[in-house]
Amino acid sequence: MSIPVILDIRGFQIFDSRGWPTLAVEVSLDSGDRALAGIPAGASTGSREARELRDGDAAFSGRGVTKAIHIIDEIIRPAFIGFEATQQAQLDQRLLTLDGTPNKSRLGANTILGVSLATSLAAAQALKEPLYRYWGRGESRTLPTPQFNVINGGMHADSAIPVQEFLLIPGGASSFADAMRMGTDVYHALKTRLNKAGLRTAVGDEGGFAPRIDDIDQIFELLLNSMGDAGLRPGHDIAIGVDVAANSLRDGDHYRWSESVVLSSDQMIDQYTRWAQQYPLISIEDGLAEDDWTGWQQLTSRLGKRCQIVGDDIFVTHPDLVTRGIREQSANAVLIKLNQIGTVTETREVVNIAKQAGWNCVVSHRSGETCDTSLADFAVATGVSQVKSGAPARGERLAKYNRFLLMEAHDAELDYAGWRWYSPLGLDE
Ligand code: 2PG
Ligand code: MG
Repeated sequence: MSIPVILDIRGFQIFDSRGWPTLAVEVSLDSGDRALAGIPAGASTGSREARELRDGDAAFSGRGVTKAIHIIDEIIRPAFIGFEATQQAQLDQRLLTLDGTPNKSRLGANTILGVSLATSLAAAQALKEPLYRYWGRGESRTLPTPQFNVINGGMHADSAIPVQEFLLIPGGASSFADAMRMGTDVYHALKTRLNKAGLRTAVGDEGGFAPRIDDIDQIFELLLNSMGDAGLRPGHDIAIGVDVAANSLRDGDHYRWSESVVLSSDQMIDQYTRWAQQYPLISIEDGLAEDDWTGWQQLTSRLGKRCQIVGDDIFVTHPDLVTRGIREQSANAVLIKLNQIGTVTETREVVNIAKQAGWNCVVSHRSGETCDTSLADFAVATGVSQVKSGAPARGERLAKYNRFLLMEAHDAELDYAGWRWYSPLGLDE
């Protein structure tokens, strides 16, 4: 079979799960194959993320993407007609050269990722391979353990809960399908409990409930009791993670936990230590802000043996920042978001850097999503141990989880990660 080449690239303005415009990119090949990639958008973002290109005019509060579409028409399309679609690394490199800025602000990270992803999708289609096999060259056999975000706070809901995400981690499941059973059982049990307690069951941006609860301990108790209702043993079958998204709490060199409570970095760490002693809390993402590098070191030295310490806004999927984090022992895991860095190739590189240092990787969606499922294939292709795609509810979140279910159903060689990634950190200690 001859190598498929790019015939056309087009951009479209579609809408994300929050009702804001976002970019979709379609790549057509001379083989007749054609694929579309939808680009997500964050709300709680790191300041060093690659720049998305937005119109900045009166329409859609400045969030339109017509400039990005124009760039595809005028700059990108002419540069890639006839390009071999399977040369992903070269394609990504050429995109970086065309952009020429350190943070992708000329072409936009959304534009660049759209072209990078859609080319992969089309090439996999042309080669008649599922995307995860095309990307993974058949090397990875792992389905990641999901982190289900079942309580939404921070910038993702008006619940006034300072912690952005409370996550269920079903490491004791026997398969991805079994993990879905655990996650949905607890999600439904939690809804019943919230109802009974007279708390609201409206959901936030990622499908988790957004009740008005002031007391964090009450949230942990609700989660533990809901696990019990579902017949699960907390800390064995299923455990808890949090994403504090502490950038959004940063106030000078302190953290504004609530209207009346301001905490120092040490006090934040004390609080997490208490939670980890009292509850089956095994993963803490963005417990501190992106500029609090000394705090991160403290947090990791105090809790890193017992908890997974995950850096999101501090590392923004950037090789240099992850490398610094490894050198300074700032964390022991990294959140992986394709649109924080902007190309498939660079994202893979960051996964490799982290894995070589023995760090865990958690592939992640954004709070504003489309029904694009390529992150699920990316997670399997790169053999990362975990994934988060919100609650087990709302179509754009389930699109990813359902994709894992289908990969599992179709491919008997794929094996569920379970607790494999956690035991080295000392689950049984
Ligand atoms: C996060 C993400 C996804 P956002 O902080 O991890 O949950 O949120 O996309 O708003 O950055
Ligand atoms: Mg985060």
